[in-house]
Amino acid sequence: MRATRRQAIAAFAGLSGATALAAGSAMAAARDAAKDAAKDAAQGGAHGGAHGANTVVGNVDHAANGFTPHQLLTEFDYGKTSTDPDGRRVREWTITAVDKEIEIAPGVLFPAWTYNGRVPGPTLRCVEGERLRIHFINSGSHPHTIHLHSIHPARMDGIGIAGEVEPGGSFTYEVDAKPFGCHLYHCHSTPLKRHIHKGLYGALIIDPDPDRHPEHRPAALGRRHGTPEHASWQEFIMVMNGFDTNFDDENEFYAVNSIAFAYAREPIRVARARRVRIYLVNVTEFDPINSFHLHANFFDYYDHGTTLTPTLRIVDTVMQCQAQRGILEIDFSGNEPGLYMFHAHQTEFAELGWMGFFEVTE
Ligand SMILES: [Cu+2]
Repeated sequence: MRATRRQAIAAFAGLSGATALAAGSAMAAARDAAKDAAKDAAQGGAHGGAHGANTVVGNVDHAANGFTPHQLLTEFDYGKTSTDPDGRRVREWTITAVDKEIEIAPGVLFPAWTYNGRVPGPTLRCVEGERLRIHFINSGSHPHTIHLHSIHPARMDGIGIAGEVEPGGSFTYEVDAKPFGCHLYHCHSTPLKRHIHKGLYGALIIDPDPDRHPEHRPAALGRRHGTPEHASWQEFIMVMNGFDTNFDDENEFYAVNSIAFAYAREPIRVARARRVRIYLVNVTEFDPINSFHLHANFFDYYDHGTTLTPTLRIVDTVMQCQAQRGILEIDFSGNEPGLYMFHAHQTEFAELGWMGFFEVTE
């Protein structure tokens, strides 16, 4: 029997968890613990490192990954737009599934399955009521799909054997952009937990069309990209994820946007006077929930982003099950400039990579 990550850590730490291990697995546990300890020591990590460090040592090769944490945080993919003969706006993207090794913490490589070579995949952004076309090409080694969390016909749902796109194959998903909100897409091939956890997921953001929401027009304008009202916001996309690096169905690393401690090493700079909007999506596999906690300030929250008035007001922590998502709106104008921490309040996740800072400036 293989020791789990938690058992191995406990064994290494000399905690009582070690005694609970069956005698036959004690050697394996010790071996795993030694490996974990070596890994932690190499990283100056959460368990083996010097007191107070609580992060990683060394640098991820972002160039080799082909993306930077800042890009994943701020890049919205608006696709290509055109107009249908009936006058309707069409928005199109091409998404290619490719197998790719990515570095998720200094020196830790993960054999990912990706959409367009990145984890998470591109953040697709559109406007309520548009016609969306997603051209999917499977250049990976396994059958994959794209399953959208939106309202759409069954034949566009990207599920099951019938919906699978074989390696070398392609399929075009065509759906209406509805409902407005903060959504996600992911592969729905089986075994589902493996296909999701390997990295095949991304965010889908449908901005509200202000003309359809006269009763909440100012709020809708503030959410709709391209308007002056929207330009005053500082927006970020954060996909909460984890990585099972030894394939024992437990995560060894956690993050937002894949790279452990990326926004602790390089805090997210925000101007005090401009409000902050975060599109938060949880795709963490193997753990039932994840969460976002902000230090020294509170925020409003819109569950699924499908309303224009907050579903939670003045909170500093929100919890999400897998595939749950929402929008956070933060006002730092009452805070003095400085570093404001945010992290999962499953503190174990925070110590294994899911922690960062906003650097609030004048
Ligand atoms: Cu898949």
